[in-house]
Amino acid sequence: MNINLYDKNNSKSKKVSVGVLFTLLLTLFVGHLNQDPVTSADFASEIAKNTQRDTVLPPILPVRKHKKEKDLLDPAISKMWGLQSVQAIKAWNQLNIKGDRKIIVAVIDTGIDTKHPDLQKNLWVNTKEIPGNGKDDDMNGCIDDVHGCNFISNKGDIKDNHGHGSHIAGIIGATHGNGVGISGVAPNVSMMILKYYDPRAPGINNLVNTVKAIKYAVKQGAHIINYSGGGLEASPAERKAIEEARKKGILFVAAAGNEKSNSDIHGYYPADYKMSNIISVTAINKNKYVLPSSNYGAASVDVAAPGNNILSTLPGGQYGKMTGTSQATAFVTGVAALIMSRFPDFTPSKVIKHLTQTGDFDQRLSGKTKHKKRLNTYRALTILDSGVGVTGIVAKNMQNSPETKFSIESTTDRSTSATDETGLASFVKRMKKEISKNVKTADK
Ligand SMILES: [Ca+2]
Ligand SMILES: [Ca+2]
Repeated sequence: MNINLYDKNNSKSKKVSVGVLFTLLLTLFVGHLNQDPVTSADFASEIAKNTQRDTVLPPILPVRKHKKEKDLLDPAISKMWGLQSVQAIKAWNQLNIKGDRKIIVAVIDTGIDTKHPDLQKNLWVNTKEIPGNGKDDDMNGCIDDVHGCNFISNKGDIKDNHGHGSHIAGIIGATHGNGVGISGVAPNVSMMILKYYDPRAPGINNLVNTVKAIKYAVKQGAHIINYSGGGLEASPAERKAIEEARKKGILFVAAAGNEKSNSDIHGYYPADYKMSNIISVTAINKNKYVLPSSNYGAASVDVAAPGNNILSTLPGGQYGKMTGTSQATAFVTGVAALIMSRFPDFTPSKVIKHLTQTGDFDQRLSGKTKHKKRLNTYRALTILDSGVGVTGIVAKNMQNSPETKFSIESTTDRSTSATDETGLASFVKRMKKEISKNVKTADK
């Protein structure tokens, strides 16, 4: 069994043979599992098959510093084409929605730079844990897990030895208006950092760590799980853990994967488990085309979001660009956090429906995603808002907005107009219901 790791220096795929290492580690590993609340039976089949999860680690591109910057609050924000493209800045400014620290996003990845000036303010805090005393004060299986847990060591050391996790966290929730760097899509949020993978610790079963991380997020009350990794083989234990998350009303945002393949034919997991709380995300470039490296699927991929040359935070207080469905996934997570901050009672499936159906219709996504929609923050928040605040009728916003592609979908796209129109009509009906419910709640 080989796993593919991307060398960040030369971007070539390296094959690392883990067969021998795996055999050596198996004995240790099973012993470790016996002390874990997660039973070894849960993982028996995965261990036998050596199923893996791999965060696709793209090369990091250095960023040149420019002397003249327009936005002094976040000097590099103008270089974040993705933020403009998904209309996040417009949503913050015109709707005054920047999220809420009450919304907890679990970022299952390679860790984070906890001292980064653009990240440190938005870390989740486990108030039941006393920092640095070497004890598991809240008895949740992780020692000193103040901002999250490292599942390689079962301790709170969430240092990012690669950069991927810090990059993803920055896209979701870098601090806005603090005079440095960039801003995340949801600048007010709490990020629970769950480290499942470390390039310096090879041979660790990252699928098992993924499952532990999901279980931790469920137990500790996350609202959203961002998972920018995956693998070609399904795992019953992972599926079960995400099912537990679904029961708790936790949204699971998953990368469609960078295998260049059609996910309708070749599954990529966890994105393709077909569960109502999972949203699968593919990546587009500045010209709104799906990246050649990204997985796609008319039945299996839910939505497209920016994922090419994305500027975000890196360890050591740095910034850099990365490319892939990982980055696109983080954009969707950010918008989901904004929606949940605004409508805390939304179920995951309602958030998914909202994210996918309010996006910008784009024929270039034909055959690539379910609804041929690109993520749009402003529309995701206003199609509801307009109804609540102005007229109580969703349709007004959809027909009158010059940016709307909502109606275009049912008039110009002849080949699918019948089904799209039906879908649109029923969606409008449901949204109207939702709005009247919200109006009633607001009146109380
Ligand atoms: Ca603990
Ligand atoms: Ca900033």
